[in-house]
Amino acid sequence: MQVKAAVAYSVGQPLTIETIELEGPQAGEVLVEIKASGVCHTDAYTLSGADPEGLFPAILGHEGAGVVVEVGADVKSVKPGDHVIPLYTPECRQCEYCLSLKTNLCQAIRTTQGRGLMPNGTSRFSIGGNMIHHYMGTSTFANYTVLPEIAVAKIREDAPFDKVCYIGCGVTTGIGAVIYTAKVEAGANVVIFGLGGIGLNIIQAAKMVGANMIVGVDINPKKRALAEKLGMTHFVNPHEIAGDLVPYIIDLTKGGADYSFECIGNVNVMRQALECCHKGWGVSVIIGVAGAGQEISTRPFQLVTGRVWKGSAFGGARGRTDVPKIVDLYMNGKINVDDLITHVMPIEQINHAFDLMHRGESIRSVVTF
Ligand code: NAD
Ligand code: DAO
Ligand code: ZN
Repeated sequence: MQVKAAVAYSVGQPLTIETIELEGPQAGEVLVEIKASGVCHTDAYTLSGADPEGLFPAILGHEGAGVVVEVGADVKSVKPGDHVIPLYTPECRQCEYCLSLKTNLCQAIRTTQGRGLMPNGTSRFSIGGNMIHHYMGTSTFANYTVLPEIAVAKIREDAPFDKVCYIGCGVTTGIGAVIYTAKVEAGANVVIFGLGGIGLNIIQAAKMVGANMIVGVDINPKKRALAEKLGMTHFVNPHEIAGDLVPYIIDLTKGGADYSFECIGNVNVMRQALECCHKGWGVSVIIGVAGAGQEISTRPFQLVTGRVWKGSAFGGARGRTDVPKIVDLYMNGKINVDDLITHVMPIEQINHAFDLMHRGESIRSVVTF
C-alpha cells in the first residue's frame, strides 16, 4: 500500500514528506494506522548523526498510538480495530530476559531491530524500489507502519491518541523509572536533574508515590513553573547558587538524595547525580543518553560507602503489561499528560517540531496524520 511518511534520508537533513510503499504484515506482524506520534530527543539524536547505530534512509519515530488494521498469520493477542501503542522495547514473554522478570530488555527481536529490519531480516518500507529502514522497531512518523505483534501494547479505546502517544516513550520512561526501576517509597527525598520531557514525568511520579522533597535541577529557569505545577518542591539552578552543586544539594536534603535521576545525557551531571546521593543508601538512576564514546566516572569510594548507580531503559516497563496500566493512570487523572504536550501539528510540520525541541521551546510536540 502507499503511505504518507516523513523520511530521514541522511544525517542532519530535514525530514521529507513522501508517499512511500509499505508491504503488508507477514506472520507474527500487525499493520497499524498511526494516528499521532510524539517527537522525542532520541529521534533528533539519531537524525543528528550522534547515534552510532543510526541507519539511513529511515522512517524515524518511536512514540506513537494508533489502530490495528490488519494482522498477519499466527497473530493472537490483537485484532483489527484494537487501539495500540507501539513498543520500541518489545515484550515476547518467552525469551530468557522476559522470563527472568529481572529486566524489561526483551531480546527476542533485538538483532534485526538494531539493523532497522523486521524480524525476518527485511524491511516493509521502500520508495521507488529502494529499501527504507525501520527505526527502533516502530517507525511512527508514517500514517501506517508494520510492527511485530510482540511490539504493540493493546490499550483502552477511550484514550485519546494525540495524548497517549507520549506514553509510548517519555511518560513511561519517567513514571517507570520511579515506580519500576527505583521503586521510590513515600517520604523519600528525590532529586531530578533535567526538567524536560522525561524529568517532568519523574517529578509527577515522585509526587504520586508520596515523596517528601522533590528537588528539580535545571539551567533553564523557564522549566520551573510547570515543574512546580507537577509537584516539584524545590528548584535549583546550578548557575545561580554559590559554590558547588553537590554539597548544595546534600545540605538542602539534609544528608543527600534517597533517589536521584539524571535526565539530560550529560556525563558530568551523571557524576553529580550520584555524588549528591545519601551515604549508605542513595540510589542514582541514569536515564539520559550520552553521546557516543562518552564515559562516566566517580571515585569508587562513593559506591563502597553505599551509593548505588543504575540505569533505566523505557522506565523498566514491560510494555505489553505495563503500558496499558500507565494509560489507565492518565485516564483516571493520576498523571498529567496534557500540560506536557505543548505543541500539536500535522505531520507536514514535523521539522518545526524538531526546531522547537532544539530551541528548548517545547516539552513535547505531537504530530498528527
Ligand atoms: P529535554 O531536552 O526535554 O530535557 C533536558 C533538560 O535538561 C532541559 O530542560 C535542559 O534545560 C536541562 N539541562 C541541560 N543541561 C543541563 C545541565 N548541565 N544541568 C541541568 N539541567 C540541564 O530532554 P528529554 O526529552 O527530557 O530527554 C532527556 C534524556 O533522556 C535524553 O538524553 C534522552 O535521549 C533520554 N531518554 C532516555 C530514555 C531511556 O529509556 N533511558 C528514554 C527517552 C529519552
Ligand atoms: O540492548 O536490549 C537492548 C536494547 C535496549 C534499548 C533501550 C533503549 C533505551 C534508551 C534509548 C532512548 C529511547 C527513546
Ligand atoms: Zn522477550
